[in-house]
Amino acid sequence: MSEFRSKFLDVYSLLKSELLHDPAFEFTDDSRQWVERMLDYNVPGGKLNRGLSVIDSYKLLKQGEKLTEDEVFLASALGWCIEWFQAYFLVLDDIMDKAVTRRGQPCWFRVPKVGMVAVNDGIMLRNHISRILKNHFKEKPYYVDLMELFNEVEFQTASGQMIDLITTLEGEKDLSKYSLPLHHRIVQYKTAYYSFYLPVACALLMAGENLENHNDVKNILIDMGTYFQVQDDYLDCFGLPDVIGKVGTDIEDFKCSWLVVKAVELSDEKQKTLLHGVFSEYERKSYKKLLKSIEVHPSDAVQAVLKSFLAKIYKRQK
Ligand code: GPP
Ligand code: MG
Ligand code: MG
Ligand code: MG
Repeated sequence: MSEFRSKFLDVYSLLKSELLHDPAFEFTDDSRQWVERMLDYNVPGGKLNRGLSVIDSYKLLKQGEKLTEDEVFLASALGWCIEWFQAYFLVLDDIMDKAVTRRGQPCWFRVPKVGMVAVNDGIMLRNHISRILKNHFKEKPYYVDLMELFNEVEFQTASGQMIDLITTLEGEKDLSKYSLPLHHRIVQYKTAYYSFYLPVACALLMAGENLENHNDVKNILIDMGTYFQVQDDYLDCFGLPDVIGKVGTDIEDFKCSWLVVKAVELSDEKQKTLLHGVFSEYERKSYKKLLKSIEVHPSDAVQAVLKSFLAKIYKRQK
């Protein structure tokens, strides 16, 4: 568990309070209460891996130097921007996927009186990120790079979500359209950029690095994110709802999920037991391949960042 967890949680309260007193909007009691309830319901309740990994990665990049209070705060604020990003995506994704539960509670749009207000709440969550960045990073030399990073990753994620959704329209009619390269494209865009590349890219920017010099790091993180989404697909069917906090809907939704892709590939032998064995094999091979590609990276600090990511997800149950 991250040594920064409790500090990280304190930063949430501070950021929330700033947003609830944003001078650009005249809050009424009702509107302030709505935003507060919406944030508490959707932002902090996950595993917080993405957010915490910004601070953990930044520390590893600093190679053991003790971080100042200010550095911990800024890295936490960036971590929360990613958690806000995730909340924004999930609120909208659950509507699109007709999902029922998320993080052990009903999806936000299923809460009484929320309904399609959740669409606007999603837009609010996205706007909060820009406001947090403006409040805390406007004077930093890497401010423009940060904004551009979030914009680029948002575009990649929305594009991945688009192929996920339009592929499903075709797949409903003909499952044989589903293939591994198609699946790979979907998950790379809809999950890997924002879940894996974004936290490390934030830490690199804070450390004064130019992202253009770190394409190798990006590629490894994208591969890791792909593996992570294959796990998500697997857990959608075989994970325990109490453990993963959601009830899978991929099969009902005809999603181009890794399981279906593999079942199609292996044609008639499509029993769960067989798929289970295929997944274990995939898990083992991915781990070995990722480790090998990390170990050729010239920087020990970067290797440490990437290995700590891999350790967090290998054989995860949720
Ligand atoms: C997760 O896929 C994908 C996202 C959260 C990206 C959503 C992007 C938008 C632009 C809304 P998933 O549906 O497999 O996730 P889960 O299983 O958690 O519902
Ligand atoms: Mg989805
Ligand atoms: Mg979903
Ligand atoms: Mg899923």
